[in-house]
Amino acid sequence: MVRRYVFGTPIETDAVINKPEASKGAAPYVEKNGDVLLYDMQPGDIVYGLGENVRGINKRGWIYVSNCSDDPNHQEDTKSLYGAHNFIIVSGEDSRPFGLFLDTPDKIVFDIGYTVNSRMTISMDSGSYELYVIEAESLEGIVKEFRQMIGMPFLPPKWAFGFGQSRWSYRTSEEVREVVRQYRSSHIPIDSIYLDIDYMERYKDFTIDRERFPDFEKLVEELKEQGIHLVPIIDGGVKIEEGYEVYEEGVRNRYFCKDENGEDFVVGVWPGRCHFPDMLNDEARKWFGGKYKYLLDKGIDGFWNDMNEPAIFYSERRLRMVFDKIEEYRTMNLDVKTFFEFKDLVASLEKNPEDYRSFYHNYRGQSIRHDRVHNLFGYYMTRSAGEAFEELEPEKRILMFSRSSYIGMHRYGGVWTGDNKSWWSHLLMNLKMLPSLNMCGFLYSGADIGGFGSDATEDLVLRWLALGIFVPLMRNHAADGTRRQEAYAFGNTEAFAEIIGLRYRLLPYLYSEFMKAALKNEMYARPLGFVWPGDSIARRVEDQLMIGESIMIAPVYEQNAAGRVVYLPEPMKMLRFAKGDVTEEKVLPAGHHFVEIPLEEVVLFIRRGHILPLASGGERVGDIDWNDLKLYHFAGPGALYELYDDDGISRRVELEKNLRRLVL
Ligand code: MIG
Repeated sequence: MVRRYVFGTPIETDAVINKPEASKGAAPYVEKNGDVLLYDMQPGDIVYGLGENVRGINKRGWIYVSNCSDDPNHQEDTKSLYGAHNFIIVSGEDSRPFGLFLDTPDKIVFDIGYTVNSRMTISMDSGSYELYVIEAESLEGIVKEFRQMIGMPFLPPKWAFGFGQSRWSYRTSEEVREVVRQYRSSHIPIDSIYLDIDYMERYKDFTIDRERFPDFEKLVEELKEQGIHLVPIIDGGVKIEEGYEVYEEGVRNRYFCKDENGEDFVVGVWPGRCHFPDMLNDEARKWFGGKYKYLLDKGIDGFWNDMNEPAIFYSERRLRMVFDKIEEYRTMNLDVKTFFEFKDLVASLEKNPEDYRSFYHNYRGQSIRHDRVHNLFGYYMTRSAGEAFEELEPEKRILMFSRSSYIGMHRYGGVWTGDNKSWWSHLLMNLKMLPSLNMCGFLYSGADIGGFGSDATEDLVLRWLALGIFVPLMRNHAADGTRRQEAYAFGNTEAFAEIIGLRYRLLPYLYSEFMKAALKNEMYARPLGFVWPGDSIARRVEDQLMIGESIMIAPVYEQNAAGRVVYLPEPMKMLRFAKGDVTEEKVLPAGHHFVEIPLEEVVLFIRRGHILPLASGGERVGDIDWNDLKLYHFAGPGALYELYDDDGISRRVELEKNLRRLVL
């Protein structure tokens, strides 16, 4: 059951598409104290949710701030990441679970036992918001109710479940061809190559640098013949440049965000001086979305939307202030105080909160200052593309994922979780974020495999891939200036080919589980506590996941480890893969086990009564033979698995029609 409470005059976010009638009176579970909601946590309570955030699957013991932020250096003490996902579930040991969704684009502070260990306080920036209280018998029931309310997730094309290689940047057509050659000649399966900002002319959205990509159209076609999709990046800011169509049209039609005097607001991002398209304005959004046609017409069928928190390097007006101030420092004796002021001055240009209070949107006929709707910008940018795709490509699924997001955006695209590092702790964080994102509707998500910033090592990338093969968005991506981390860039190329190859063997199962979860408002990746809520050990497991109905994963995330401890809530069958094939099948009793997992191997666990169909593989998604599946299982005769499959491209899908019963 869902109850909705309205406080003040909230700004409509369009997160919820099925709204229940507003309830009167006081909301249950939480005590309202001004603009703060209070809840006293019992020692056994677990708090799930909050989508993309640091720390655990259980969010207790930290403070999280919903305020979409570009933070390429995030670590354990970070409070805000790229998305704002204000949904939590409280799971008591004996009590019924409940869910809370706070719908407001404002900044929200979730203090989950940070200030006072046993106390949760949720503070809203303003008194205007909607509170949804969700009750059901089970944790999965709560997710289902919530997801029914916010609508079905975006469906990516089937090829987007293949492996993708990215780097900032592959700078020329030739470099792209070389990457593909390396993959194909090493027989490492791959389906997509990503183009980062350098394919554009001077970082202008919807342009192509013809010096470096003179034959762009031909490249797209040529790669398509090899089963490779080219996926370009689109940025949130539009470059100010005379004669650049997107800029000129935006100015002419007043599609850009304004300053308080009604002038187009100037910010510095990649291309230098830019304007932000007013993604919240219906007309501007339609216009911006229409621009993706430029690339669709060239055969492109996937995109990633970046810098849409939106990230700001500087605003024109602050830049001027800083330069003036620097003049003052020039003649000063810089002592301990003034030196640090001087040093911090330039740093204060980036992402300055004052700048986010200095421009305006025209949202549904009203002028609204950006900070009041900040958390919606990335959502509405991606919505702009999603709505355009529905019109421009009504028959075809187009791959789309975004860096910034808000709940509701999941209907238009997936997310990647922004700039992580080549750190072992970020491998584990990738695992922990996955179920939290699923709860919030983001099924198609993933992190930069191998880590974006810092230099990766061979063992890190291999271990990360061993998790990544189970993650819907499986993409290796790295920052400019870092060590090469393509799957062929290290010594043991065979091991890379085998582990990535396993993804392609698992793909019928993974795709089936993904699509069923999407169509039935369920989760693809679940914490163990969702499946065994009565098992006090399972509830606290932070480094294992259920992937679909049949398998549990327990990846290694520590360097030089020989294996790891795995907890089995019930007997399971362990499957070991070495050299791309099953080399061991063994039933293990419930309890803790130390499982040896060499660097080149992958293990997974089949749940009792369940079946794992396995294909023989392929070097691209199109190669996989869905009719030649071998059934691995921990079940008796008569057990069945319902395999979902479709053409992988049509937008309209029907669950029942596409299910095939595989019986032992
Ligand atoms: O400020 O386009 O998160 O994936 O490679 C950096 C360059 C801008 C940030 C993205 C990252 C991408 C990078 N971008």
